[in-house]
Parts: sequence; structure tokens; C-alpha cells
Amino acid sequence: MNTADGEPNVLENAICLHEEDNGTLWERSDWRTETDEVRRRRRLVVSFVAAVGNYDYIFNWYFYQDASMEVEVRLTGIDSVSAVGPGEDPEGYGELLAPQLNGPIHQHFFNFRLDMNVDDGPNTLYRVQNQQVPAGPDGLEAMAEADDRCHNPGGQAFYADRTKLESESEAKDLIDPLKGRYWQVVNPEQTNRLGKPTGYRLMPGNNVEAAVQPNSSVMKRSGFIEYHLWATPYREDERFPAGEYPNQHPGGAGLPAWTEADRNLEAEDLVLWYTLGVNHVTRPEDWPILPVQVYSVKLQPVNFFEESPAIDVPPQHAIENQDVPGHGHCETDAEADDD
Ligand SMILES: [Cu+2]
Repeated sequence: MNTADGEPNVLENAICLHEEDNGTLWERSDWRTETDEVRRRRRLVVSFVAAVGNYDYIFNWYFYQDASMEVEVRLTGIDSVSAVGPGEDPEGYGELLAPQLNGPIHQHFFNFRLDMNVDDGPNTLYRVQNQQVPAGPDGLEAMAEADDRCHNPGGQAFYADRTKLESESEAKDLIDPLKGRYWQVVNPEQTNRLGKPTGYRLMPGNNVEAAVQPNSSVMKRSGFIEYHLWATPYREDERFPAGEYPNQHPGGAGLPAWTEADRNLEAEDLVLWYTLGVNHVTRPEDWPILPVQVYSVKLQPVNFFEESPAIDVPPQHAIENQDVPGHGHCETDAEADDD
């Protein structure tokens, strides 16, 4: 960090590391054979907390046994409030949090710079989303390139459409949860045992579009909030999505400036930039201190492994009965009585 004078300010023990139980990892109960198997999920947590103005933002990086990763932000702290007159109701632009206390409605935006480097090589980016198919055998006439996928007599057929995003302008994208949209980064030079390029996909979660106008000061100085996804070829000096000095800048720095060149993204050293927007319509339950609001985005392997990497997680009884001095020896009732 830096001091107010711009001098380096080293924070000791600012990054935390712990492991925690996280419910069920996988489970199967077979009613035919009356057998069941269950494994518990544990995750490695690497975290830090950034106190910025009136908020504390808790950032948790999760690493799971199925080789997926998740970056989560937990928003807490104290709403920025203002006073209103007795009987006044700011409904719309704000909400009453307590008598004569207005909590303005606002948004928070985070951007995560993800230097992908999937399988240690050149990377290519795809957008994947559901594609519905016109119903009936005649439906294929509506499709430019008719193939077997276009036969949909029952009307239920759909498939996962993959579009290669070859340049910076093509990669500027928004979430589309209704279509199940996600983005997949593959290494075109590496394949799994099925001959598919190894990859990881970015799975967006809860998100929102920026509610400000294109020419507003906020949009100019933090132009990265216009899209949820940006992709760039790696450059060592491209570090911050709004540029180096967003607060006093006239606007346009960072991602909007870099991507103006519309650089090639195919078989490149790819960096994904994910914008996570949080809409905050305030409420009395946020006051006097905001209970954490949780948002995240996930990275999951696709064709990266030969099978589920979580298949070898031992059952709980095997973990608990390990022969560790002072642990694992369960006394029977008879032994306990003898004592
Ligand atoms: Cu807020």
C-alpha cells in the first residue's frame, strides 16, 4: 500500500490463509442397492480485507477439490447516509433506514484481472450459450447452415453454441443468464484424452449493468463498467482497468484505451477482466451496520482433466480413523466401563 504522501507502506499479515468445510462435495444414494457414498467439500481460502471509505470489502479466493476456483467479495461496513426532514420519504433515489435517515441507492463495481495462462500456453477465447432451434422439420429453412441439429420436431431441442472471440472488440461482452452464457479459455495446443483442447471456463454469478449514462463522469473515468467481460493480450504495464490514476483523470484510460487497437486474441497470452456489479437498494436491515452481501465469479476446468479430480477424496470415516496419536481410537462402551 502507500501512505498519503505516496511512500511505501508495508502491511504485515495482510493476507490470510485457512481451510474450511463447505458442505457436500459429491454424493450418491442408490435406492436399489441401499448403498450410499458421500464426500465432504473442503476449500482453501486465501483472503484479504480492503477498508475503503465507509465499506469493508472482504475478498476470498476459494480453491476447491474439484479444481474449480472462486473469487468472492463480501460487502460490509456502514451505509453512507444523509438526513431528511421529519416525515420526509426519499423513496426512489433512497430509502429510509431509520427515522430521518436516508440511505441513497447506489452501485458497487469490482474488476478482477485474470491472467489465464491455461495449460501453460497460448490461449483462445470462446463464448458459449444455449441456442434454441426452430420447431419442426421445416425449422431448418430458417437456419443459414442446415445440419442434423436443425431437426426439432418436438420443439425441445437446444444446443450449446460456441463462438470464437477473436479480437478485443468481439470479447467485450455482457452476462446473459437467461441463455446460460459463459466464457471458455482453451489452449489450442494441448488436448485431453478425448482429443479436446484443455480449458477453463469463467462462470458469472449475480451481476448488474451500470445504471449511469454513457457520457457521465463515472462512466468516463471507470469505463470498464460498461462490460462484464473484457479480454486483452497480456501486457506487463496493463494492470488497472481504469488506468493508473482514475480519480483525477478526464476519462477513457485503462481498458477502453487499450482495446481501441482491437488487438488479436487468438492463440495469445490472454488476460480476462471480469467486472462484477452490485446493485444496492438500501433497507433498514442494513443499518447500523451492513451484514455481508456476498457476490462471486467461478473458474471451472473443462476438458482439463481425464475425470472428476474430486473422485479420490477419502470418505469421512477414513479421515477420522487415521492412526494419529491421541486421535482415532474410539472406545467401545465396554472399554469405557472398564476405565
Ligand atoms: Cu452498498
